[in-house]
Amino acid sequence: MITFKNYFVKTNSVGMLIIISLSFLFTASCKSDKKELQHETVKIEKENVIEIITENMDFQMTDTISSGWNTFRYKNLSPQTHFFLIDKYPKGKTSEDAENLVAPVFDSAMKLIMEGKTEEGYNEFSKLPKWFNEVVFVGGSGLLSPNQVGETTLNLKPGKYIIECYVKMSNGKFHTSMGMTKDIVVTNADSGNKELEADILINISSTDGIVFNDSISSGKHIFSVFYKDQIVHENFVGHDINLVKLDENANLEELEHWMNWADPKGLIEPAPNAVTFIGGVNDMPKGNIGYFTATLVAGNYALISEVPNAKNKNMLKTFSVLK
Ligand SMILES: [Cu+2]
Repeated sequence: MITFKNYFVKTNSVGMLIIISLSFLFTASCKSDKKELQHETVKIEKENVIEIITENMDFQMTDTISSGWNTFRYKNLSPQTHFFLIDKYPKGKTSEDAENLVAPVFDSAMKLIMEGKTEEGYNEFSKLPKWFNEVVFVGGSGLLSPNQVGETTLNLKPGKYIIECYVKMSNGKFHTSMGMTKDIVVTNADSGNKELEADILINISSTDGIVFNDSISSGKHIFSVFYKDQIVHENFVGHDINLVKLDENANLEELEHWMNWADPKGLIEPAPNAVTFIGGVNDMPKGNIGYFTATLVAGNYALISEVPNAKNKNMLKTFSVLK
């Protein structure tokens, strides 16, 4: 309820802002008129994004969005690292099923894995409901460090979805069990938004890994991520793209291990030192494309997938941005 209330308050203030700007336009140029007003309205619609805010193990966002192309602006205002991933659950399954039937299995499995009982841990997954392997990941953001804002653009078909984050707390409990699941409805009405045009093209596949042209200048870029294929990796998830800013002391080996949730020390708080996650595009099925926007300053970066042995799979690539 608090979540919805917050959203409502925010939506209202945005709405008020639009009304105020429009009325200003109206009075300032009452003669010159409708044309300009229409122009202004179009501009506002074009800039329309779906805001998602995390403050405390939550997704503060609207529950209903239009279909087609949508840009999600994800603000991580919490002290933890998060992402959002959109899941298409089988018909009739909701976030309640995710919380009651899926999350507890992952939590107990992780608990055993952390105690060193790896085999027993993996055996727990046989308790997952049968329909779980019908869940389709249809995209989302990459990982985002605290106080980062990421923009990811996805094309969604109408239907019911669940949005989740399965990063772990320091005790191994998944954020999914802490409130980071939410039902969303994508309506038949199309957003009217156009597909973005990227200036940096990334291809990802199980055969070639991450492929892109790594001569990248500083400034704002739109990255496209094309999923040439998709497979289930050893940790049950598909490959994805995360953009990471590397500080001088960044340890790539540590980062690589951390990216695997099934590792007792993976995808858990605290995140590795000297790296900042600045977005990306989460798992999508073969043939899909998603976009993300990032502003790069001079320095070192990595693109990495959230899979075991990313380096061997060519899914850990570094590049430098010059001034
Ligand atoms: Cu999270």
